[in-house]
Amino acid sequence: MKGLRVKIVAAKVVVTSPGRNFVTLKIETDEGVTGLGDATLNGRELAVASYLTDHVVPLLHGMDPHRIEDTWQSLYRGAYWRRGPVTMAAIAAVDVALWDIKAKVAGLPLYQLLGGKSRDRVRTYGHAHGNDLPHLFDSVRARLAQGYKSIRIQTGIPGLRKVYGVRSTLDQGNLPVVEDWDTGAYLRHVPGVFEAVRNEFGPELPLLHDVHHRLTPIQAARLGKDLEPYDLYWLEDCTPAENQDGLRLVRQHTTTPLALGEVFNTVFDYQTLVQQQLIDYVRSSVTHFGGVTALRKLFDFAAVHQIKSAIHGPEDISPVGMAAGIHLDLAIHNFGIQEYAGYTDLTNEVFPHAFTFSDGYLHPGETPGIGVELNEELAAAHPYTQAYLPVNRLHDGTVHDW
Ligand code: GCO
Ligand code: MG
Repeated sequence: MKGLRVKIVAAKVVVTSPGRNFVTLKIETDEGVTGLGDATLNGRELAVASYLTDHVVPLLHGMDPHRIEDTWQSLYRGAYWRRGPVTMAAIAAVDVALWDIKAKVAGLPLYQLLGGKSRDRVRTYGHAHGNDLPHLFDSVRARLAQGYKSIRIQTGIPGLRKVYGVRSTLDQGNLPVVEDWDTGAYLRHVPGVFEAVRNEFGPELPLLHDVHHRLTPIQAARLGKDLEPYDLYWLEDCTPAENQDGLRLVRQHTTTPLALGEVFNTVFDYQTLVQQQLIDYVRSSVTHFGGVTALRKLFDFAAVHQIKSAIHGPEDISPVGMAAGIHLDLAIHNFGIQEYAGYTDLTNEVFPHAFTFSDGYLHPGETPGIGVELNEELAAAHPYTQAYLPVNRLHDGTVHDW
């Protein structure tokens, strides 16, 4: 059958920066079918670009692009050095590019190869932020006007210069920008912000909040408890979760739903959290978790424990990674919600795509494959620019999680 007896004849990495850096892998078969994969790792983009160019692309030539599971296993086990964000982003890029090719050869949008639709469209949440309540309320209203039905609330903290999430785009400097942090000020301030938001917008609007890894388990437990009257949809990354057992302490004290895992890259990072039901949403993206092949397995594992998906979708997941996630969102049963920060016009010109955002919902479109193209000429016009994520320091100078 045409399209099934093919081999990979070309693969290349495109690093572009239409306002922020993206790393894209493009694979081509001897029948001229191409596939794209996202390998963007914010602040460490060139590490993944090199991993792909220097260590993976040489292996791909001559491979059968339809052997997706076998290729995934070969790249994971064959590297000897397993797991980690760089390795898994590189594997993800290959995986998504191969799914893109397979779906194009089948003449189907990717979701059809993942079991078909489990819903008609994909519910999203948007980002609202403000250094004070009037600005925060304006930001919520702006997201509601765009159609979002769920809103993430991030707020300035009195006495702190800059706080995560309180900006329209991630603050990226050529070298890490140092931000300040005060856990006590944060814990004293946030419950009042949610009381004000509930008073302004009512009890029904789903509200989310991202703690961004900044609390100890007992501090997270306190915040979860303090926020219970405001009925959050979730509290995200409430504590660094390399120590998965720490979430047991949080769970003992609060019924506020917990979301975790955007920095996780294999199922082993979640094993205790899922099996012990210590979280309610798994946050990994296709790009950072080894691709569609691996993320689907995580969602199926999570489903056994009634845990739902919540794919990570800030502006530093490229439209390629976003599109692959939306196909998964449409197909799996235990879908929760999809983060969608949207893209600049220039990013959309570099990555023309079939997915649409309307009335707060995404749809992947019906284009065969993942439905994204790469404008290589425009990509080349916007070369990589060195950029790092901020770092946090306490007022005594101690480094703290950002
Ligand atoms: C989120 C995340 C992001 C990360 C960013 C890092 O919930 O969207 O926390 O804002 O900070 O993706 O590159
Ligand atoms: Mg987050």
